[in-house]
Amino acid sequence: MDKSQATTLFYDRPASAWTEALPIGNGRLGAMVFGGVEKERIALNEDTLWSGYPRDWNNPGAKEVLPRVRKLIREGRYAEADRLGKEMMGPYTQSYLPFGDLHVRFDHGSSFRDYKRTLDLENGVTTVEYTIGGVRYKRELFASHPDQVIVLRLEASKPGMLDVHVRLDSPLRHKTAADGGRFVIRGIAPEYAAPNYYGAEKQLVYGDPETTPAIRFEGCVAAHAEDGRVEIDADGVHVYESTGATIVFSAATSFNGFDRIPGKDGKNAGALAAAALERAAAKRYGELREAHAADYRALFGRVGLRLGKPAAPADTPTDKRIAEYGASDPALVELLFHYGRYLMIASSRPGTQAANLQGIWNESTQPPWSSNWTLNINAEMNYWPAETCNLAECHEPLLRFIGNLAKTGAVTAQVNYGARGWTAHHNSDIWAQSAPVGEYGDGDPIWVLWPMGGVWLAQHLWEHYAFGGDEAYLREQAYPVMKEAALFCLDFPIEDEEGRLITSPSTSPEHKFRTADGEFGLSAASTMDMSLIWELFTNCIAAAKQLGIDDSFAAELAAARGKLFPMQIGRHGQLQEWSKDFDDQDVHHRHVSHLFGVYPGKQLTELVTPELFEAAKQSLIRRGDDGTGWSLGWKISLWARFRSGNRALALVSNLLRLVKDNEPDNYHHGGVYGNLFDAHPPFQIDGNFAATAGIAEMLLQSHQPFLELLPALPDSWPEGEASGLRARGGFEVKLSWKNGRLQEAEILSVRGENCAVLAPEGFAVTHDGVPVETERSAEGAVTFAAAAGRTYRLARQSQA
Ligand code: FUC
Repeated sequence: MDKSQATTLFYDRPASAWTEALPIGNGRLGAMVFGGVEKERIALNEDTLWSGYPRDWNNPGAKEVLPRVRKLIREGRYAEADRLGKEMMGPYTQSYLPFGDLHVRFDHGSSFRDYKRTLDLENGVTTVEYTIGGVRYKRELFASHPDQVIVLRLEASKPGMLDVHVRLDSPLRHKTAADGGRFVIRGIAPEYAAPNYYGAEKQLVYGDPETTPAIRFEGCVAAHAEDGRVEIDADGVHVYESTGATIVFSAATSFNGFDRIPGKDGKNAGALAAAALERAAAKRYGELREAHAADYRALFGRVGLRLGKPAAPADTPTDKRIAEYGASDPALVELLFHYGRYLMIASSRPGTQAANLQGIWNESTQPPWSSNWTLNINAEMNYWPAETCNLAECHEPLLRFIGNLAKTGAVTAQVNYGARGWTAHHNSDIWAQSAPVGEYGDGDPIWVLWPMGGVWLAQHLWEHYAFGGDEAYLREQAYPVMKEAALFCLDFPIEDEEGRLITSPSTSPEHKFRTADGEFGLSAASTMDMSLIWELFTNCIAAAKQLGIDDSFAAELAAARGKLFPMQIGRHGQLQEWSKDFDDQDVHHRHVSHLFGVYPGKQLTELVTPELFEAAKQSLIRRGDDGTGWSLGWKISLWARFRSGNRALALVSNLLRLVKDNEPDNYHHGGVYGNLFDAHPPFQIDGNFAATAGIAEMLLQSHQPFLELLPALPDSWPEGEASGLRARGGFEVKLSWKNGRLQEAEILSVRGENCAVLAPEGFAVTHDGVPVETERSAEGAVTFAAAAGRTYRLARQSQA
């Protein structure tokens, strides 16, 4: 097959909108490359460029209101509870901001032909090429992690044909200047940026440039021309009559930690940006390119996937492939899968900020939902593929962020609820805002009053351990934060009349229930709350056992877990979303929070909870197969857990609907843009990551006490291969299938833990051709003692 169709985005014209431009990133610096011919726009981002600074967002009044809200809920006075709940709110979060643009003007005229623009996922490089007159012009761009710069290489096929002007601009307050051998942009971020959905009179508030506590930023660009001239003046960088040129961009901000005021204790953005530029500019282009490729490929090259023959001719532009073939082209599904891995490597590296709602790519000073971290699904979803798709180190920014939130959230737990431990709510930002948002009453409790953000996030701390097995990490970093999250879940819930533990107020995020009196948000013991707490307690108990500590605390958690309000099956045979069998506000609502226990949780399985598992499936059927981009992405994994490959692929197919740049925001019908970015719409990156995670989940699962190979293979992928996928317990799996059935699997044991795998009848395990002794577990899994560093082959006995 033509591998490039599975790993290259390709277009035959420049981007006409931001959602057609191609993203590059090194975790911290990001850019969207438009590929214009006469005028190239490279829209820039730096992942610490946010509005605001650390503030007190807690609301002591919340604690006073809490018992009254609880009483109203107990009495079924939901309208009043929703109204009073508004008094528990705090300020909105701050916003992730665009850095600006690198504009490149080419003085070569505009009549071009043979245009081509690509994003090569194998190498993490985007290219543009075209012919003007008799000259072929080529551009190559990448964001280098080792050198911490964005590099633009320009070449002309005939000597001296490059005449180029480069300048920097920003929608934020800034100044530009020539500074030695560089052209520099210096700016400040606003002290406040209002969410785009909040009708603030003054939407951006800047402080005094000298004294503002807000973030300062600086970017700089330099050029090297092989055989031409470079001049730098107040207008920018000029390259004259060269055949090749290398342009390097560097940027930094004064951000110095979630709890430090940048205007007081900030880093020196100018010195940081200049140092990186100087180091990179001293290197040859080939050197920069090689260092980047080696670093990038070490991550991207870990996983392989082959699902079938490409359906579209090799020269079909990617947007046309989406529109005309969608998921019926297995190579496009492979591309979607790999794109999620690419975007993770490009937006989340050790030491950077966690990928936000738009990863690191944001064009607007008032981006959708502040381009922040939405904790009731979106931020977690971003990291669903991190462990399964072998990018565990890219998980680090989120894990570190959780640690920050545990600090700010401990104050919120105490001030707002009088509880131990820590809590986070539905939104957060670079300052680790942990309180309910909503501008003290502007918001709606249905999304604001959800103190479960920390509980969900804590699952990531455990999963990182479950896959990687680093016990020191579990002891020192993960468990202490998990434990504090669990303490909040011992204090915040209350007992109902029958002594069962309930959360109150409680929501099923963003989805209201309906009674004869109307639609309401707040009630008690939503199914999601209960399963989030179940998951956290279960993971804490396992962690304490693994570490050999905290026996009595684990026993306390087990006792509390046993008292959690039980899940129920409603009158439609569905898993009830609320503790009462309320009607849905919207039966097709995008959130499927009550199915957390199926995915990404593990509480509900066919083996352990067959009736509830079946009811959960009914709930998903009732929700339907449409939704926002991220909602479609979630449902891929859910159908994979329900072992329906065809239905999972139907969801992939719905996600591969081409959305035009100007389509209005939509809460029911998503897809992808021309550049394969997930479309809510608007653009949100979570659906990309969910798609990648979902496709992996179709091929390999490990949330039960065994590995399951090809749990949800659709009929239209009869033959294929996947490699480098990770399973809990420290395994790396390669598998191949034919006629829709497992052909063979290779399981690499990284840690030497016992391996249990559901294997088809007649399959045997060998190592280096020698049979391995196996046993059958109670669940029917083949189990064997695996040694660290060894690869085991699972194949038909006759072939073993
Ligand atoms: C939640 C979702 C919306 C959107 C926003 C960022 O509020 O309900 O659909 O994804 O987060």
